[in-house]
Amino acid sequence: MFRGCKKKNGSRVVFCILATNPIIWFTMYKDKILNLLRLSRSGFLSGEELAKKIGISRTMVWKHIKSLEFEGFVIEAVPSRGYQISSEPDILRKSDLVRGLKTKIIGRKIQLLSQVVSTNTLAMEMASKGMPEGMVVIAETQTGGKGRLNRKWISPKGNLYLSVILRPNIPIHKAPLITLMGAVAVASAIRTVCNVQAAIKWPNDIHLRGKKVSGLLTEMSAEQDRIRHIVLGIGINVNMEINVLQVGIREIATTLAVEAGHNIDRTIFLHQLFQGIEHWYQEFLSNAAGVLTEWERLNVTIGNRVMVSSLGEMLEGLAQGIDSEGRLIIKQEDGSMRHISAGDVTLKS
Ligand code: BT5
Repeated sequence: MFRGCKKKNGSRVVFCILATNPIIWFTMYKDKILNLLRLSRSGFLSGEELAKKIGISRTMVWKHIKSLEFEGFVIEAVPSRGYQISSEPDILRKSDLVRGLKTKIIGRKIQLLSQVVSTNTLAMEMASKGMPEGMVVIAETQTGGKGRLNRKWISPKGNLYLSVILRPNIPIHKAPLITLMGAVAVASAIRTVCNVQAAIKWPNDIHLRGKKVSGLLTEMSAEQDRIRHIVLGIGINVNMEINVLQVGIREIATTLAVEAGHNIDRTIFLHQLFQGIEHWYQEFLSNAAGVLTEWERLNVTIGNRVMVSSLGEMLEGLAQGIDSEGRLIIKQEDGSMRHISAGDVTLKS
């Protein structure tokens, strides 16, 4: 579907791709029309102007306008003035994600789907087929979103569900730190974009005012002592109606929109999150201690009395810290210390 060609441009070699697929051309023109209309949000753009600027016929402009309306854009068409966008749907568009992306690795390759069983499952499959580090699988909804221990992650429209492929050259026992690194990136992005005090609850929850707004699920493929790949899965409740969640979960969950008091632009959020993941991942690879320090600054677990359900065992004590492998250190009533690698924490004070 693509033909590659190389042409000299002074000393620079420019690689150009000629798309021969009509669907790609259609999408490209549609994106161009959308951008032009967005830029002239204050005024109208006539079909003639659009046609001239892009180099297509007015009939094709009209077809692209209809296609945008089909996507959910509300476009006003006034005779002798032209078209104007009145409102945009809350959908993710690949062209918007690609534009404005400031990262070098994370999100440079994106697979955006309207629905998938689980972004983690798909990303694990893609990683095993050789997809590169930094590739992100994103879906508008998941039919089988996964939590830990076979639990479900409810995944209605309006939120974010994404999985990032990573190939860190680290010992296997350090892999759990990827979850902590991801949690730092998510909490930081929420704080920056939504201006609310997101906090990390060990090991994989992000909380706002004590309610869960995000969960992380890290999966790994390894052989002997080498990591093949890790998939960092992130679910964030963004703009959904909280009542979509079933009774029993909705009381302990919240969304960014509820906490910020307004809907959140998911594209802007993703750009910030990708930058955060890239920053903290690089930091982690060069000096994991820096990530742990930031994790401690953002967490709500350490210093509290906690109950931990871990691998069928119930533990109680004071959460004293995390060790260099990301395990939670608990001081029990009898003074003994336990390092816990997996579990569910309930804060008691
Ligand atoms: C997690 O598990 O919190 C990890 C969630 C990871 C989801 C992402 S979405 C993208 C990627 N693809 C996947 O398939 N998964 C990842 P855990 O700590 O086990 O928490 C699961 C529990 O959270 C459930 O048993 C519910 O109690 C609760 N829960 C489910 N859906 C929720 C939601 N949308 N918001 C808040 N809590 C929810």
